[in-house]
Amino acid sequence: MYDYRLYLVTDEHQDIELLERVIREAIAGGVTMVQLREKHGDIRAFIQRAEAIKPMLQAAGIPLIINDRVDVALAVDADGVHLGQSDMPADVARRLIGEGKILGLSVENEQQLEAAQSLPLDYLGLSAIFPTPTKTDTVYAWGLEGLAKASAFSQLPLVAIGGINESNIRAVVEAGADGIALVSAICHADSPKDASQQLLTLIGGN
Ligand code: TZP
Ligand code: MG
Repeated sequence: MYDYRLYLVTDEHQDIELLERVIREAIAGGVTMVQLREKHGDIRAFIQRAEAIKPMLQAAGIPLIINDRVDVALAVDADGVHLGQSDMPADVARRLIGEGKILGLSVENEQQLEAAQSLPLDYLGLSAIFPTPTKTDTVYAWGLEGLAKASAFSQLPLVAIGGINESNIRAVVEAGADGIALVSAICHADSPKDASQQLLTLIGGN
């Protein structure tokens, strides 16, 4: 079982220097997993950014997950891939990356949550818990009640994402999330290190 507790998702709008700083500080603050998220389709930049942060993560023993793109994950030998509903099907992705890698899938409603249970996945991203300005095309907000129901139902670990910050993270943990994924609460903090530390304390990790 992987450690999903404090799962940093990077901000595609931050340049590579800032990305490196955020990752360095987040590692010092105790993040347990990192997803590199790029949405603009520039595969060279995606690979370059992955290669820039991989050594730091590897040295700290923190898995690097690539958003959407199996080819990028293979190119940089990342630790895993996070798929959306319109990315490569999970069984195909699993075949390509192998059993030893981490595979996650975003689920945006109850039907997708149910269908995902029989797929070769390690975890599910429950998207979105709350509406968030970081991703404006989310179709549904699970809310705390939806998360609690999903957690009671799911055999797979659930990583909660969307609108989570210091003020509501405790409630999200108590509703049954196995992990908390955040973009702005860490990437946009004055000190990503202090923010990560504080969030981890609120989660109750150590
Ligand atoms: N998927 C669902 S919501 C979201 C993603 C990538 C963005 C979460 O960002 P924030 O700033 O933590 O609300
Ligand atoms: Mg995606």
